[in-house]
Amino acid sequence: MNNSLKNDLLIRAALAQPTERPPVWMMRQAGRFMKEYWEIKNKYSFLEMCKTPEIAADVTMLPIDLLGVDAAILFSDILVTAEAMGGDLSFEQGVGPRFSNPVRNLQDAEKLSVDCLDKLQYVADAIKVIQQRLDGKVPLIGFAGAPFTILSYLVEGGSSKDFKLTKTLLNNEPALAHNILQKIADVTVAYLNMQIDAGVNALQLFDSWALALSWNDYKEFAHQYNDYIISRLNREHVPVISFCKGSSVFAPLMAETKPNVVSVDWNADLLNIKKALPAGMAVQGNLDPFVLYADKPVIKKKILDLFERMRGEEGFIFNLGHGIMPDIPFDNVKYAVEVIKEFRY
Ligand code: 1CP
Repeated sequence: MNNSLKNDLLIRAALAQPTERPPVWMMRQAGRFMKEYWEIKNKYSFLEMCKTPEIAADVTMLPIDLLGVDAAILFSDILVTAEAMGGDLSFEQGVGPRFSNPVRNLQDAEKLSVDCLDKLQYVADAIKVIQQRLDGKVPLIGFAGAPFTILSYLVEGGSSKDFKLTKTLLNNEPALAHNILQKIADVTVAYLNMQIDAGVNALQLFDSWALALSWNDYKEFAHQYNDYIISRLNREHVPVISFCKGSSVFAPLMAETKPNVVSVDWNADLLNIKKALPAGMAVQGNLDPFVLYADKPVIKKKILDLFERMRGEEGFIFNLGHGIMPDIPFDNVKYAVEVIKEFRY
């Protein structure tokens, strides 16, 4: 599959092979900061966009055509696994994701289905349409949410600032938490292997909210499930990227799960993190996304500072430490991509 890629910078960097410059893609690169996204979004609901392969493909292609990034990421959401398991999911304007049937006790947990891959067939269909559209131009990244992050949405019933209900569940009813986490992990293994079968070129596991956890709780409620998932992927030709906010702290544990790439938030010095990882493990990151609100000379300087720091390192993918915010000016994102693509090692 990768032999047929015209631009395989991302795959080479993920495998810690030499590249002439760092590849660039950005989390949430197909999203609300683009007027072309809104032109589509104004016609459909978010879930309709995810579930209609042609529309998901249209949106996936926006940053390829308009920004010229080195990888596409499937247009979908981490919460589709929770929906397939039985979560009643909606996305409300200005509110974000909401589950009307939160999972808070054993009866709720028992209602969650593990045998639900057929409900996610639309994702495999979207991957096939996207690969036809890409025609080998750049690799396609598939993804899923990691069990702890998905659990937090199911328990809280939506987004949360402090994860109070989730952490209380972990503290007071760890057996129940493990019961739910194991179900999510089993669905995630099947779901990611389905994405590999459908033709993705790389995978990213998003544990966005792991930062909320202590070291011991991360090991017990996040790390062991991420390890369970990554070790069960049919990944010989598909590099795996492990992302969490909190990676500055948890990188040594993330490395134990043997991803190809650790995606790092913006708190840590990226070179120091890379040097502490096993040889041959790549890093992705780690510009603070707020830099993209700044003036262009500042954007350029901060990117080049990062690149100078990483000069000589094989296995470096440029990304933000977290996703692009919806009100970041499009022009600044485009400028950042241009700066990156002009750079040479
Ligand atoms: O209203 C809208 O237009 C929907 C906004 C939107 C978009 C564009 C949501 C709702 N999800 C997405 C797409 C999305 N989500 C992608 C597509 C590919 C791309 O990156 O361009 C991806 C990979 C995600 C993953 C995702 N969804 C994460 C993990 C990444 C991260 O940012 O940490 C998380 C946490 C979500 C949950 C989610 N989806 C959407 C919202 C508003 C939220 C809530 C975020 C929160 O709780 O703060």
